[in-house]
Amino acid sequence: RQRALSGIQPTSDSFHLGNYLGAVRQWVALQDEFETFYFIPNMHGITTPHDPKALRERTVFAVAQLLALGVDPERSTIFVQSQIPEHAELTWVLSCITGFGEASRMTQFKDKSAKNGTDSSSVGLFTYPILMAADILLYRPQVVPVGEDQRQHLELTRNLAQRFNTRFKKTFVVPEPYIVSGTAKIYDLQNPTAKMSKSAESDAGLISLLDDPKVIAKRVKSAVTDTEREIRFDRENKPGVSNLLTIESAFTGATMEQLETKYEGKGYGELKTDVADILVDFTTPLRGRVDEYLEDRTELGRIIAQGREHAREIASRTLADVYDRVGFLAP
Ligand code: AQP
Repeated sequence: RQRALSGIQPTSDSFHLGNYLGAVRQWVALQDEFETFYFIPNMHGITTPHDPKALRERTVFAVAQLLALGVDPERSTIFVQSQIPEHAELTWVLSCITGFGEASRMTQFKDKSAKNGTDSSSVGLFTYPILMAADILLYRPQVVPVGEDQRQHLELTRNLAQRFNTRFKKTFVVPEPYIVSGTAKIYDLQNPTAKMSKSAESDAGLISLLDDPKVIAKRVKSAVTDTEREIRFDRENKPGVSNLLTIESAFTGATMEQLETKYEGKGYGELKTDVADILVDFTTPLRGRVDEYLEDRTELGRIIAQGREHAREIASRTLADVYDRVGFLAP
């Protein structure tokens, strides 16, 4: 079977709707067909200033959310990045074949450092995509399910894999991105031309899956639309309405055409009510399921330990090959 691998950062208490529709939903589906590896990149979580206690808790919360959303620990390897030292070790080797200019072109770093200024951005934030390449290449997956925002980082991963394979000897699988076009980018409800992100200036356009359903409904109802009245999918001219339609279509399976017919002659209020109901129905039971997993810390610990053992087995074999090929003495 082919392998799929992906990660989700433990940088807030709750995953948001973009994380779910852009990534985690695909992770669940891929378990049927692929040998799947899903991990919590907590080492990425210290590239910006952070609270250690919150990071530790959020790492466990993230595992509980994955389980509650349908990632099955019997079919998927669920692991925590920092427990596998090979991630940091491979990062060093890969940084030595990454060009400084190449790393400087990563738009996510440019965007994030533009916000805070390069002086207050860490070198870790700068080398983040190289750590991400190591995260992926260690497990030799064929596919990496991610949202659109990760496309450029994945391209760097592919370039580094090819470069290493050519310069030394074929070692890495060159992975393909797996990006589901309809939901690859969910937009901020208040600013529907920007991606939904937990680090947006305001939370008003963010749907956190573990928020109080009342808050979720309220945010949908105050989503920005436009001054027309017609409900149709038109990303360019009607980004807010299109975003709501995307969400409804993702949850119900209805096509855009079917939705446009459904809303013919109806107002934005109706669309918002429907989307709010869908999200309330989805998130209300989720919170309870997450809490159940969190209550049994022994079981969560067991799942994390099991993932760590399996992940390490694979990562250590790849790193041994890499060390051999670059001319390091056996560890
Ligand atoms: N808005 C989005 N639409 C679709 N997919 C998205 N992803 C993130 N935002 C959207 C996808 O979710 C996965 C996990 O991403 P991450 O670990 O980068 O999560 P995050 O840090 O919580 O993402 P944010 O909110 O975008 O954080 P910022 O902006 O602070 O870095 C990935 O597959 C990602 O593509």
